[in-house]
Amino acid sequence: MSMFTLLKKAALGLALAGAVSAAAAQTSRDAVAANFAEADANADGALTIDEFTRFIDLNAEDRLGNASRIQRTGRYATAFERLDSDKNGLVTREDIAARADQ
Ligand SMILES: [Ca+2]
Ligand SMILES: [Ca+2]
Repeated sequence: MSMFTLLKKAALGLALAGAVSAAAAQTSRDAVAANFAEADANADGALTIDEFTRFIDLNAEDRLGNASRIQRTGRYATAFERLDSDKNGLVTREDIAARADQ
């Protein structure tokens, strides 16, 4: 195998790695959105603390973000309050999006 072929393979590998991590980020966002929809029992687009607990458990199953740590430490209420940026007692997609942009 020539050096040129090796370099080409290395460059392709790097390009693929970049594409894969971008795809993984998209997949994570899709998974979070799917878990939100599943946890939102009354489908009003907002999570109560009970729905939020389910949301975290689903995210932990999918190893998303720090959900596993929240689940392990049982700090659902703390995470809920942090995410509920407008403090209306509900975590909405907007609350989560605002947090994700920080
Ligand atoms: Ca709801
Ligand atoms: Ca809120």
